[in-house]
Amino acid sequence: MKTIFSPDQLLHAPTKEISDGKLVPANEIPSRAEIVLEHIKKAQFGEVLAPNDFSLDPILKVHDADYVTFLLDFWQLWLAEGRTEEEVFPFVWPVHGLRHDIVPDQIDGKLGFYSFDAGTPMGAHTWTAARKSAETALTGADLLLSGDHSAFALCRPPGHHAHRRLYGGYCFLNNAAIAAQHLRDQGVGKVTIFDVDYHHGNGTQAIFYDRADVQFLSIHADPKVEFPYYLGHANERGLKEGAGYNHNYPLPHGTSWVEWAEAMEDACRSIEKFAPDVIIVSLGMDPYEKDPISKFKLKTDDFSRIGARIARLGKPTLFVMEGGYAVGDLGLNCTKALSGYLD
Ligand code: Q9C
Ligand code: ZN
Repeated sequence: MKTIFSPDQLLHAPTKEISDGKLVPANEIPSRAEIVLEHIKKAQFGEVLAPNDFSLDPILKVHDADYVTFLLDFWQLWLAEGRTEEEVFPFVWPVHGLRHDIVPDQIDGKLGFYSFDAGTPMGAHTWTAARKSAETALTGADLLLSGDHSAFALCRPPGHHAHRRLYGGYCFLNNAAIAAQHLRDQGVGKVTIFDVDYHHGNGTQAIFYDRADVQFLSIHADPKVEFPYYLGHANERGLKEGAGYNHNYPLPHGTSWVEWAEAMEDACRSIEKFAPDVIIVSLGMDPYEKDPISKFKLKTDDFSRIGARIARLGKPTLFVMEGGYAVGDLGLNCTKALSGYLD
């Protein structure tokens, strides 16, 4: 199994985030990718490749052009406003009853228009890193197209919270969704995205909600008590053509392997029934018991079990990294998932 990664993905390097009423040290930091890369090299799963260059087209198949322009321009707009802070946060949003149809000209209005939380710092190099992260996923998809049975896209920043036109949850471009759409556009018939991150993959769900060609399943903490709070309930089953192709497994705080595995069994039955040509795994390591922002209780060996169960589905599989913030154990947990799949 080859791994794809670019050092440019380290250029997004926030130091702080807003959480619980204060600025706290950032969780989604470059060392996450570095430690995973280190363990991947040690495990010798295969070559580590740089991502190929892509035009913006495959990104624009998933994200709206005005949103991509905003991501390209926000830093210049921030500086033009005379801001000297190196980290950019929104503080006002067009929620219930406010206008959504006019995009403000000024930077603070734009930041709120294109985001859904205040917990996702941006800086001078965020666009560069996010674009490379998406290209890492696209290169992984191309490896499957050229016959590899599996690949690991070492994506960072992560992607599954990003909607067509919204950033949040440390995510800017939805790497898994961009890879899935690319596979469809290159002739792959049906794609499943299986999201095992601790948080609901709200962005991925929303992007494919009315489609029957991309199935989405997510096992995550119940949004009644966990981020992203406003999506991820069990009764979200898809719309129009997509009805029946969206499956959420919200689980309570304190969930450990037995209950998690039960949800995975049900999910795997739905995947088998859908019979995808390719599976994309949104691989978050944050269900881990020692994760600083999670309240699930998965252990290191449970990640091997996840990988092994996915292998039994027997489909070409692209692993796309999402969350996981217990940096000390992140590399180990990630390689456990991948070796569980390979063994
Ligand atoms: N007090 C991903 O795992 N808020 N994103 C955390 C903690 C946001 C996680 C607040 C969590 C986003 C890709
Ligand atoms: Zn997460």
